[in-house]
Amino acid sequence: MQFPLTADAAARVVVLEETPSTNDDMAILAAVEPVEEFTVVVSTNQTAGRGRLGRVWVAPPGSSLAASVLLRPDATRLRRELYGWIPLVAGLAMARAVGRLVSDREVALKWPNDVLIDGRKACGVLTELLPDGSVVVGTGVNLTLPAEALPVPNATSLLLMGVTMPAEELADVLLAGYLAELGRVWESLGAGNAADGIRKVHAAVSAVCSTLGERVRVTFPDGSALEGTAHDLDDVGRLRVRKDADGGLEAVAAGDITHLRYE
Ligand code: BT5
Repeated sequence: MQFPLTADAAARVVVLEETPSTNDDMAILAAVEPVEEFTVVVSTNQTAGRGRLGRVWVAPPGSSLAASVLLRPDATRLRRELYGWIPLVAGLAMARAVGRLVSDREVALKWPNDVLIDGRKACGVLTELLPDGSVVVGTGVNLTLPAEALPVPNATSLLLMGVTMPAEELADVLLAGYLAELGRVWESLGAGNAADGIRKVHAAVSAVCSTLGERVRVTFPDGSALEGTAHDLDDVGRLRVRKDADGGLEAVAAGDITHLRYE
């Protein structure tokens, strides 16, 4: 399998014919050797993909992209409390790359980590912090899954949205486009005046985030829940929800969001 466009956009590309999880591969690689920022591990046959909170990412062989990118936040510019922006900028970068392939569709980011096409999940992002302070940004994208292979009813694939490229070529075009976009937003987040960078990223993520303005249910990792209206993102990327219960604003750092109009 060849990834020529990706090779031009990445520091280094490790292509695996089959692997349990590209995020795990990256963590192992980074533990045993120095890994440059924007090194990528990629496979179109990931057999045990992980989602957030112990969930699974299901990717039928040969029809999905699994890619993990290593980022090295500069601690003097991007304080730890700002790391909440990392999955959001990855989602933004992927939404832009996907958007170029399906320009007649609505591509949006569902806070915090899903890329939706016409309201259906085509991509998920899983970011993980490594012991040395670097961050693995994993993305899974449904490329050429037919409807009967979709793992959950609210999913979609690029093929189902009208993209007809073969899976391998599509994986390379998409991953290269994503890396170029990620490079740009990562630069905004880490370079120059940090406050300016955050302002830019805040505006760009907010512009594609279809959660904002929606009636939502937030389910927290402990199982508790609240309902309200998604109001905005705060300075560290948390979703602020105007609660039905008392009209107050609650900043949500980690939780699952249901857009209630899709229920
Ligand atoms: C995610 O988690 O969506 C993050 C997925 C990240 C996968 C990438 S692939 C490369 C890297 N290596 C890994 O091991 N992981 C990363 P979460 O928000 O928790 O969503 C998981 C939920 O999405 C599941 O419980 C299903 O409901 C749904 N789901 C699973 N597979 C899907 C698919 N192919 N398409 C759409 N939805 C899916």
